[in-house]
Amino acid sequence: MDILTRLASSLTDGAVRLVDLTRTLSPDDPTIIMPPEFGQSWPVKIERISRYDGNGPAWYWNNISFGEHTGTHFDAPVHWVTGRDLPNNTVDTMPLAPMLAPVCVIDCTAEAEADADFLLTRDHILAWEAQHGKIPAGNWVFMRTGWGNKTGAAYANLDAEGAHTPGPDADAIRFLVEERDILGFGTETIGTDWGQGGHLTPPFPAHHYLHGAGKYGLQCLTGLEALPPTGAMILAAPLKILAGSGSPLRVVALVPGGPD
Ligand code: 23J
Ligand code: MN
Repeated sequence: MDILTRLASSLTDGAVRLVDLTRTLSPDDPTIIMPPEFGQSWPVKIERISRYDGNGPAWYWNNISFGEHTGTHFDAPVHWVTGRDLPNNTVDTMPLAPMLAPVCVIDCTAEAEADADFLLTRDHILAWEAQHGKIPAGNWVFMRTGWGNKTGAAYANLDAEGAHTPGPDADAIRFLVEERDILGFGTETIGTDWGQGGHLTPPFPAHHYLHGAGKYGLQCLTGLEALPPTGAMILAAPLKILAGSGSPLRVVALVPGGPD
């Protein structure tokens, strides 16, 4: 059978399931807060134009505004200074291939539950590989932490020092980029970096190494518990914003299901 006909029937008969990995884009979700000397992202705002009323008797629609890095969103290489001179580094010029690609999922739920400041290390990744095989080049790698099931203050988890959320250390992300040639790195937290990542060397190592090597980021993912460690694919196509550094998007996983 033709390959896409097979895919279509697999989607119909449940051999492949679609799973939503997206948080609802809402004013209720926290927006990243930068130190006061820096510019700030707009929060998500949704303002009604009409809803079958005097402003539009037969139609409902809204105006929306938000920063590029709000909600479940995509980071393009141009987002970081290390990726500023790379070709096709913006969401409108990037290749299509990263938008539909396989994903490896590293489960750090227990570690993140025990310690909000959990740091994913090269050793954790090597232990995952001992169980599931070497991470193939061109894969997304998702760090599953359970963070996507949190909301409000618990999700941002801020104190006087800033955010306390799990993330990769510099060596781990460098390993994934340089020795595994991943396509990108995804997290359930507000950024691809550790909450206290500004204090690492280099600061924000995930942003630094990923984008400097032309790799991509996804953050504020949810529902990663539905994904197997290997064998799933994700569809993640950012908005085609002119010279955009990133964008909110719908992230959908294709998960091999079959009769269970
Ligand atoms: C701007 C500056 C620093 C960071 C970020 C944005 C993000 O986390 C982001 O959404 O890419 S760390
Ligand atoms: Mn971002």
